[in-house]
Amino acid sequence: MTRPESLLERYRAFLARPEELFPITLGEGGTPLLKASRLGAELGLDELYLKYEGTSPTGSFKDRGMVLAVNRAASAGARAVVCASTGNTAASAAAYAAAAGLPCFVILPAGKVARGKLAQALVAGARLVMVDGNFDQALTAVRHLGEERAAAVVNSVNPDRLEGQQTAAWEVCDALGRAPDALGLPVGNAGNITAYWRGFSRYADEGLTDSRPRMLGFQADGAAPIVRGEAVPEPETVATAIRIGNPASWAGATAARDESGGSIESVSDDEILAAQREIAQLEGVFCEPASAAGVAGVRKLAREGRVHRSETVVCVLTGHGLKDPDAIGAEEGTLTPVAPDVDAIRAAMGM
Ligand code: AN7
Repeated sequence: MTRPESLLERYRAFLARPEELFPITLGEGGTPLLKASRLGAELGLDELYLKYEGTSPTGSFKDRGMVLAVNRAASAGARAVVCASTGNTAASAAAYAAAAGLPCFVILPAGKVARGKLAQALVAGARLVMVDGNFDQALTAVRHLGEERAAAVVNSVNPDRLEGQQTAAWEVCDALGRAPDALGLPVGNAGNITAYWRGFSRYADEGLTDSRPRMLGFQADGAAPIVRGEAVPEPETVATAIRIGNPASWAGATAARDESGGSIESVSDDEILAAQREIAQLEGVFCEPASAAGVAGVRKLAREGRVHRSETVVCVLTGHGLKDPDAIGAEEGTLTPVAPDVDAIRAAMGM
C-alpha cells in the first residue's frame, strides 16, 4: 500500500525550508469541504460549504500548524514542548509531542476545558498544569517560560503554527477551483483568521486564484475583545474554545478584516448553540460550540443582506463535537426509560 502524501509534503513548495524533512505526521489535513444545501436553504444561500476540520487526527484544525511546529522543534533539538490552551491546542500538542518522543506540558484554565480535550491530553501522556485563572493569564506565563528556553512554545505565537494553518485556505481554493467570496469562522486567539488570510493572499500572489474572500470572523458576546476594541479581563462563553479576552494575533485579525473588506462581530451563546444543532440536524455534521459561531454569524449577516444568496460562502467548522459532549443538553423525556415491550416503546415513539 502506498502511504498518502502528508499535508506538509503536499504543500512543500509553499512551506519547506531547503532540505527540510517532515518525519512526524499523523495524517493531518485533507479535511472535507461539504456542500451544505439544506443549511444553505435555511440561511438563504445557494452556495454554502462547510470546511469540516473535525476529521483531523486530533479532531481540530490545530493539527495543521502543530505538525509543522513539532517537526521543527524536534529537528532543532528541543527537549520538551509547552503551550497554554483552551483545550484543542493542548490535545494537538500532546499527540504530536508523543509521536516525536518529546515531553509535553499543557497549561490550562481550571474547570473550563471540555472533557474530550482533557482526555486527549491525558492519554497522550502530557503533563497537565491547571491554573486558577483564564487562558490569557496562562499564555502570559508560557511566553515567559519560552524566553527562559525551558521548552519550545507551540502556541500560535510560534510562527510555524500560523504558517501550517495556511494549508486550510489552500485546500479550500483547491477544492472549489477558485477562492470563495466570503469565509466565516470563529475567532478566539485570532491565529486562524490571520493564517487563512495569509493563505488566501499567498495563492492570489502566486496567480493560483484571481480573488480573495471577505473574512467574516465571529467572537462570542461574552468574549469579544476585538469587537469592543479592548481586552476583556474575564471572558465568559459556553464556547470554551474561544473563551479568550486578549488575543495574541489581534493585529493579524484586524488586518485580515480591513484588507479583505470583511468584519469581526459577535454572536450570543444561544445563537451558537442553535447553530450547532442546526448544522447537525440539517447536514449531519457534529461540531463543537465554538465552531458553530461562524455559521451563527453568517446566518445573521445573510438575514441583514450583507451576504448575498448567489455568493460562494465557506464556513469553517474548526473542531469535532465529540470533544465537548457536555455542551449537548438532553431533550426532556428522551432519557427516561420505559418498559422493554413493544407497546410501551411504540407509545414512547409517539406512533
Ligand atoms: C474549535 O486550543 O485557542 O482564533 O488553545 O479550539 O485561531 O484561536 C483554540 C481556539 C476556534 C479559535 N475553534 O481559533 C486553544 C485555542 C476551535 C478552537 C478556535 C479555537 P483562533
